[in-house]
Amino acid sequence: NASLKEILEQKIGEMREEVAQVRHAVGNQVLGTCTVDQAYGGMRSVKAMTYETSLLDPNEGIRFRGYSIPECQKLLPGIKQGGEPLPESLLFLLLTGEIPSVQQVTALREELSSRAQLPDRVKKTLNSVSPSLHPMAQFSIGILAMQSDSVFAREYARGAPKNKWWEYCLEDSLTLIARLPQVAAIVYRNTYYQGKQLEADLKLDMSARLTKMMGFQNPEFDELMRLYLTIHADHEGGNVSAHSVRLVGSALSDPFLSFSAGMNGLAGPLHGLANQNVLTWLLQVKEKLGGQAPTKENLTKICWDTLNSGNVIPGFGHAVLRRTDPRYMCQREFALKHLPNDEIFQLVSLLYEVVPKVLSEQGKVSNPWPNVDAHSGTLLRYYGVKEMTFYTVLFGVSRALGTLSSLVWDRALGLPIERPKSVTTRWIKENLVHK
Ligand code: FAM
Repeated sequence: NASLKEILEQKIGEMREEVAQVRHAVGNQVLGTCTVDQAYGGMRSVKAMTYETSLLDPNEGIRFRGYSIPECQKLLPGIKQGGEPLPESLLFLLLTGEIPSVQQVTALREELSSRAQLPDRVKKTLNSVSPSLHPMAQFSIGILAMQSDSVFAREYARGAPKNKWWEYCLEDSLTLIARLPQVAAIVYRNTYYQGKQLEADLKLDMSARLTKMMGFQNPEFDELMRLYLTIHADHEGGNVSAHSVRLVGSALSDPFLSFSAGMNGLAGPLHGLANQNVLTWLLQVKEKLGGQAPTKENLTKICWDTLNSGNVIPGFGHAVLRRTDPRYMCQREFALKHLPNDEIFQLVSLLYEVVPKVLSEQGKVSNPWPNVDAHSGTLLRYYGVKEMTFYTVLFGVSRALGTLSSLVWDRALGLPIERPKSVTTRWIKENLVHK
């Protein structure tokens, strides 16, 4: 039951050695190549970075420090025996690579609770922002408003030695993770409930604290939030939010500046904002059905209408995955257990049989299967969070667990500033197009 910091100190020493040995053994081997098409095509599948906290297999889906989502659901301590894993348990795993004991999770929860109170000046900043601003922009502003608390920035300015930077990055990361539920809840209450704020016992786990400050008193919703905050936490290093945190942090911008950058990327419709767009689309589908029961036939027609109007079908496809997202499947299992008769869930279930067929028939999509966003809004809506424009903020609270754990490791391993080489089309023509 060693403390988080003791385990990290030991693991970091071991990992620094391991990386040195790997670089000594294969440092000059080619990891991957990049064709001209890939340079123009978003570097799809180009292997050009390391990232320790998770790895995404195109067929198997995500593994957090080697553990699949079902394994995490089995092994990570929950609030009760057999319950959903606590996001705090996953945070311990992402940081240390070890499955925590109940005692270690309790200690981490107490550590986060001691850091959870939001300074008044941050609340003032959030309350000064117009509620008409998108919740993701408000969320990013709230994160930046905490930057004056950065221990990393303060100690770096004082000339802290490089081998201590990870400790200050951990300090800021734990403080930021501890405070994010309240930042999210303040944004929620300011945007949809005329700013009427609610308090919650800071000793509660982050999921229960978040739902209560949003205004919900439902233990089943707390369990959904634990699952939700666990499965959205990390998705290896190349997705826009994780890569932004890594890239900005590589300039030694502190965790507040880096995570705010990541959230600005998560706010994109092709990335985290898809979870908002999925429910908007589902309600449009429901409207188009005009009271008719959904069938494979009428849903197929609606999907083609969406595609033919030049829009993507949100919640489907993925840059790496080539199978149904296991983050979709675990949400489906939760829904089958708790809300099997929910109308929107039944629509999502039927679309699972329709959309992949339509996308495959259209022929240009690399992965026609559903991703995490295809299901998440359905569950939030069932428990009363009907405001779709807020959903990506919840995605952001979760993504902090993976991206900030990884940022601590970037500093621990002394990763330098990221600076790939770009070329111009003119350069390609002069150097690659053979006369
Ligand atoms: N509906 C319609 N068209 C799609 C599509 C979808 N769900 N997914 C991909 N395509 C199109 C894509 O727009 C591209 O068309 P153009 O050549 O005309 O530009 C073509 O298929 C090839 O794209 P791809 O190689 O299959 O996908 P990418 O690797 O370029 O992009 C995604 C991956 C996720 C951005 C893409 O599948 C998409 O736009 N999905 C819908 C939005 C969404 O659900 N995003 C959330 C992804 C999720 F993992 C997350 O980050 N939270």
